[in-house]
Amino acid sequence: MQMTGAEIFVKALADLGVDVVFGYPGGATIHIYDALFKNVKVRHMLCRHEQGAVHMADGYARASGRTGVCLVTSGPGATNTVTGLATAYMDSIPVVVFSGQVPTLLIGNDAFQEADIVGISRPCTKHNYLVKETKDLARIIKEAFYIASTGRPGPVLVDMPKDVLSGSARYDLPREVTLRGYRPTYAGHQRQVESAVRLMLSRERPVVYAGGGVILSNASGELAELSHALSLPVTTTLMGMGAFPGTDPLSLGMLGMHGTYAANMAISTSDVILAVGARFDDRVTGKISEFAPHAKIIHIDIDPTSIQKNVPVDIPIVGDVKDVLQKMIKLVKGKKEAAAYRGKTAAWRAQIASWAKTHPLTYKPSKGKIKPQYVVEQIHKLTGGKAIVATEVGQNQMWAAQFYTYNLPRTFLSSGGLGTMGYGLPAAIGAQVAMPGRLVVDIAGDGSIQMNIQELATAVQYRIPVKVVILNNGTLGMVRQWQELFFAGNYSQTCLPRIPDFVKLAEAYGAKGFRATKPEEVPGVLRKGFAADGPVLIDVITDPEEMVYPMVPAGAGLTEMLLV
Ligand SMILES: Cc1ncc(C[n+]2csc(CCOP(=O)(O)OP(=O)(O)O)c2C)c(N)n1
Repeated sequence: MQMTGAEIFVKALADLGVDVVFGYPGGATIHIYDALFKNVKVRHMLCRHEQGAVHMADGYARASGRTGVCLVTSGPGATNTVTGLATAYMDSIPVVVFSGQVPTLLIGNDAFQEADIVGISRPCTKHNYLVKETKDLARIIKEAFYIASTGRPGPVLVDMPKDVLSGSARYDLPREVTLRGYRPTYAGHQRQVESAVRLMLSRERPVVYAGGGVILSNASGELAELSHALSLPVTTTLMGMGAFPGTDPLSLGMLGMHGTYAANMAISTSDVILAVGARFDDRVTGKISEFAPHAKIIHIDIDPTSIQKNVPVDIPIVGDVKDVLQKMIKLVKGKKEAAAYRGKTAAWRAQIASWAKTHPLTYKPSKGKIKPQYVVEQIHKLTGGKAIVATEVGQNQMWAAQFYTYNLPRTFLSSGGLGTMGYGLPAAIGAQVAMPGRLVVDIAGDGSIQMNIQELATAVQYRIPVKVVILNNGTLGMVRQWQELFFAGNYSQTCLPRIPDFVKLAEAYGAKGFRATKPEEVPGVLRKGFAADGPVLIDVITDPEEMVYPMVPAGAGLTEMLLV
């Protein structure tokens, strides 16, 4: 049967099981919008900004494990997605962005609303396509979803000229995808896995360093099983929050720049590190030459290019984290050696426990002023640790990582790699769309929330009941913190007066607004806000002087932490 490109697009999405598309229309995609009007299977959510639309698709993907989808028009619509693409790319999130393009004949003519989005997005997508003929559209869509979600996941962009969408062809969605030159390795090499286990069992001070890859490969169960089988202490990256239960006695919390004292000391003293789905980001390693000076390193990653990229590795294992961990579990489970090993490493665990005891995550409560850490603790208490938490970027993000305990994967959504202010609210909306029954909270800064606050309108329109808690310190707190510590307190351009009135702004959008100005008001206001229907914004006036500790200064080694 002949169909228009626009109809092919909608049918292909429906056939691939896409239930929701976050988007914003325009002339180049108007045929698609007409086709969507007549289709009941694919729901379209109208956002207020294309950046918001990509972050929603990204939040949807992180919370659910399914690929997020976004549709935008050509030119400015497409360029507005770049930050969202780069955000998803850095964190390996499966997202497919479809953009409209000017008609094929006008490409290269500086036509109205023409931008070379394929060229612009190349460095921040896993792959991208310009569709040249209507007959290729269905195949390319299938490939785009395949590439986004397999191997190391990532964003894919598909640029669709207007004449391709208005032209017609036979609908032909291929069953299988075969792509020359793209064959991710899933199975870890058995002999490498055996050497890794042998190496681990020969040492006495092991640490598991777990990253977002554990969550992406749905391997949290395996990670817990292996770590319990050998009593391995586990630290996670920001992206790995929830990959290992934060309440587990073997959990050291986060490592790196704002990591726990115990995690950073353990890494620095360890004699073997099992890095699982983590990429040795500079926020984790600190000064590379001082990173884990005594340790042999085993690195499991599905992406071979991320191995040996930042640090030398003793045993590389390319493969899916889940597969490799399963193989390791098989090798150690029930073995006498494993029991002996637990005895051999007992002193090490006692050492770690004493670090955790002498230097826990903490803050100094102050009378009268609301401490942001206290707010996060109260959110944790009130939600029983069961919420999906999205964050913005800055101090709010670090406190959300430090003072809320995550026990399950896909419950902490944060822009780790790119550090995108304005990520949290749209990501929270996307997560709530994917997980309608869950409580979704965006822990925000007053600076970041103002970057995509227009998406409150989207939340109100579709009755998405996200709860935003603004840790309102009246400053760009994280930058101010660096100015305080390293620039003699010259607070250049980091003071944001506490405007707008967020409660009124929430109300203007049709959401509910609440405010707390004193510590004793915090629990009640949070309870009221979380219990209220629909989207809610809770403005908490916090102490602007508060800083995130521990802190490893940029360029310093992990043991050179500044403490509270
Ligand atoms: C889009 C973007 N612009 C600038 C920055 C640099 N930056 C990192 S943290 C930060 C301050 C964030 O302030 P706020 O949202 O109020 O959060 P706080 O640190 O006070 O919790 C800035 C400006 C960024 N990460 N992203």
